[in-house]
Amino acid sequence: MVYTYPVGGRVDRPVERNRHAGRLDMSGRSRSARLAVLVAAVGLVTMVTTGVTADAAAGAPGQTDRAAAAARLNLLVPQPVLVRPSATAPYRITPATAVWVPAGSAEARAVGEQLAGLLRRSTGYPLPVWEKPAGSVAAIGPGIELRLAGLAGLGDEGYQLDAAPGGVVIRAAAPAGLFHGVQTLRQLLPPAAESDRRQPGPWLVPAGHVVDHPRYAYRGAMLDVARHFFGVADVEHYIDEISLYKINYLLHLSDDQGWRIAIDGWPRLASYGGGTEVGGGPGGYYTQGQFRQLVAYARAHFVTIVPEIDGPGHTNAALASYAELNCDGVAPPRYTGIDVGFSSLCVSKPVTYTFLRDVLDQLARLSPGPYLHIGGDEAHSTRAADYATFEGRELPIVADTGKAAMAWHDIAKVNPPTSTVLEFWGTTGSDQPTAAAAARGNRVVMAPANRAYLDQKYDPSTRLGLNWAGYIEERDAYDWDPGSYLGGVTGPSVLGVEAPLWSETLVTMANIEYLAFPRLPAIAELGWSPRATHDWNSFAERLGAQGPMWTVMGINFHASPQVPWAPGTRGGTD
Ligand code: NGO
Repeated sequence: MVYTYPVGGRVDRPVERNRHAGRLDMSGRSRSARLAVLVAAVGLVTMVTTGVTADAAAGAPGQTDRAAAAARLNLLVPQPVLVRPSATAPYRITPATAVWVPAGSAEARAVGEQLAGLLRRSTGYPLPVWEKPAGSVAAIGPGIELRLAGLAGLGDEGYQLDAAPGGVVIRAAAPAGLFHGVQTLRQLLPPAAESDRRQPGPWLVPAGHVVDHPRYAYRGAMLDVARHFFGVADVEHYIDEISLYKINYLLHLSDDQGWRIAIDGWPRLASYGGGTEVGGGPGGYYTQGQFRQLVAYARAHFVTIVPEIDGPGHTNAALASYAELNCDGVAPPRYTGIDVGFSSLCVSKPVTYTFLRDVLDQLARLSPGPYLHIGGDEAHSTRAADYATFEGRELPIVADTGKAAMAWHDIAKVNPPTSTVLEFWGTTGSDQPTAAAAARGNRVVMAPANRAYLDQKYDPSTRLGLNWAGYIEERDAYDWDPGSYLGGVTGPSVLGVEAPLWSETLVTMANIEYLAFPRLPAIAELGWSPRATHDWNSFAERLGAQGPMWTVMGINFHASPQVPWAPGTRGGTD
């Protein structure tokens, strides 16, 4: 099987992280020299598809490697819709493997570049990214092919993955599906593929067929950068980690302890309100340029940033920054403790709504996603009538920006328009106002605090985290159904799930990881996998198989005693 491609077709540029010295870098070559290299590459690829060169070059994989590869097909998290192993030999990534992407889609190409960049580090192979011209057809490979193709019923996020001795093909209707398929492919490879240093291999992808699409459209991993500030690099790192599990929404941007985004016209919000955090540390904030960088990084990982500006409560940082936002005209001191429910914007003052409009307009312009999160929780210092007035004025401001509002389910009691998405964070299976809102047509994201809150301790010995909602070990995080947890909120009323990570006790990336892993993948699976696949024993075994990969990736995770961790797993510390 031989492909054709345009002469002078684009070849990927070296990526920063690539340490491979002898890679196929075609920049700076003449057109004929490029052609010669491409022809040579086709020769190699052809030999690979006949299965000769690679094994001869690198030593044939043994039975153990093949058996381990075959096993990996049944150890995926989240569990795909359909997995069908094939009896044929695995596909082997070799020095001749190329990543093929469809011509004309920059997004699909970027997904291919990400995959190649990741695998170059561990394999040391050149892994060029080549565009396949529209119209060329082939059943499988050669190499790893990302193909944009309509697939009935899989939606934009779904994909189909086929691996055979000749290659791997991931098909999807949209680049998001290709990205998710690539995340699956990463788990099909040996854990060492995630290493940032060259490893011996062999790099086997088990032969088989995977068909996959999400149960829910919304699979969130809220990160609180307000209680403790986390800079762009940390948030990007977290995006890397959550997107591996097909999470697609993120972010909480303001709270009593810190305002984390620069707003034109209101400079003290960030410069003063952002200047501290829980415990009195220096805090910090994102410039709008940095926020754009985060949005773009998230987008490249098919994660949508949903900025949350909480109100009318959880606003001490704003109130401390501008005296006029307070009813008595006096700015309170900044706050570095962890109490909640003591602050309120001044509902009766017009300036409050000028402020909100300025903030929400700017955030709407900075955030391409469909939602603005406006908090609305724990407004214990706002009288009920004032709360209703406040939300009655804020919700139309959100609508004016062209976005849909998202808010904690506390807002259900003021009958928000049906476009408002409610985020349920209660700890029981009944909440009358939320059920009534669902009956009217509001959709709900399920984040019950006693199941989905990543900031709760695993058990009494966990140093990090809070425990007001109880202890949440792995099985507690996994063993519930977002589709039936809350009375009156079932079927299409459920938009998805979220795993909030509040940061009162979190200072470092290692702290974040310790509470997020392994519970985040549990919530991710609830959001992605069909309900029919729900099974604790199966999940625990598949999760245990992630351990060696997290160890290679350097993730500081909690090695839950409930999980049979695979050999090669080294848990972290809190
Ligand atoms: C609550 C509160 C947050 C806290 C969190 C701690 C909601 C929606 N409001 O959840 O401000 O950080 O608990 O677990």
